[in-house]
Amino acid sequence: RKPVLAIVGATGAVGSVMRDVISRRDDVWGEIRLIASPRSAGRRLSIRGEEVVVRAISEDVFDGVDVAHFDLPDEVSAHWVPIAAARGAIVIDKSNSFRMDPQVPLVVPEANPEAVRDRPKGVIANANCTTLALIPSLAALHRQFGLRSMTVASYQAASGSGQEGFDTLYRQIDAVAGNPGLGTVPGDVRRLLGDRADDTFGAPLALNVVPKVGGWKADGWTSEELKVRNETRKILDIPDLAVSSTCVRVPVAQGHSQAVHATFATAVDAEAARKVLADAPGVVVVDDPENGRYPTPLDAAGTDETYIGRIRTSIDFPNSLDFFVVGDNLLKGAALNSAQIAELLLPEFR
Ligand code: 2RA
Repeated sequence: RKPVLAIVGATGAVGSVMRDVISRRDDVWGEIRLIASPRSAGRRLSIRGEEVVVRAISEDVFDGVDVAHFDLPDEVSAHWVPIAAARGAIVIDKSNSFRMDPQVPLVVPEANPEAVRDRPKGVIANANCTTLALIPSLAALHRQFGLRSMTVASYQAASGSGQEGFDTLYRQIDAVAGNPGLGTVPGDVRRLLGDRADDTFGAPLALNVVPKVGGWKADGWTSEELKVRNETRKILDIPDLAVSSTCVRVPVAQGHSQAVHATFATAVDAEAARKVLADAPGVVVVDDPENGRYPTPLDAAGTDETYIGRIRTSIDFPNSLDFFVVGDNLLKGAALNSAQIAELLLPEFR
């Protein structure tokens, strides 16, 4: 039988990409329920070329659901995920509420697909978008060379903050356009944007970069920086992996990038890394510096793969590589990874 699928949070930025992803992948699902807050109930949204009426989230709406994709704020997921699981659905949750729970597998199909089977709570977590852009490349390199440590600097798109992120970036770009010389004197962009200068990102994003993604945590780290560290350790099963990361928002609409310095247990060089990465699932090597070819978020946006380039043998650090990765934060970074996890469950319904 074809399993029943639910998309919870169907009306958000990721929910909309989720509907597109399911619509263009193999049609393996039976009924698909679109679920959102009571505010959005009754809207008609399209999936698989059909209009479906959005249902309000409730306990009963999960009856008969086999697999449920959740994309809700952390605290809302924390409440509803156990309810859906208790009603019998296998939940694939994109929030931060369950990722580090030892009884919840954190799955990236290119790295640890077998982990979907061990889910005592009936819940599987989907990693954060920044981690997800990195893992397909990193997992392949780790399998071959044994990852020991990494330092990461991220360049994260506005849509990491959902629809509000898109809206704020485009509004700010509109406001600053046609003002030559703007962004050259302290405070000039803030004055132009007025009361709304710090909306969404904590500082203007147009003509700027903002070294703060997520909320503040102990000792000056942000939640995003800790996610990169903790999630990578869990997915790759390297509990003592040494990680240092700095997460930065940049005026890009869609596509998270990262500059990575990684150290391995065994000797590695750029050529050997390129060979391994050429066969890595979900990875495209774009690394032809002589012809000016390297990954950028504008080229990655709207595509399923993750991209790696600028691969260099570190000059001063043994067993180390430097490289640049890019992935669409709404596709591999959210909806696509979740859809791939769901497809790993299909044999259970045969
Ligand atoms: C961001 N990673 O880019 C976050 C969203 N989950 O803001």
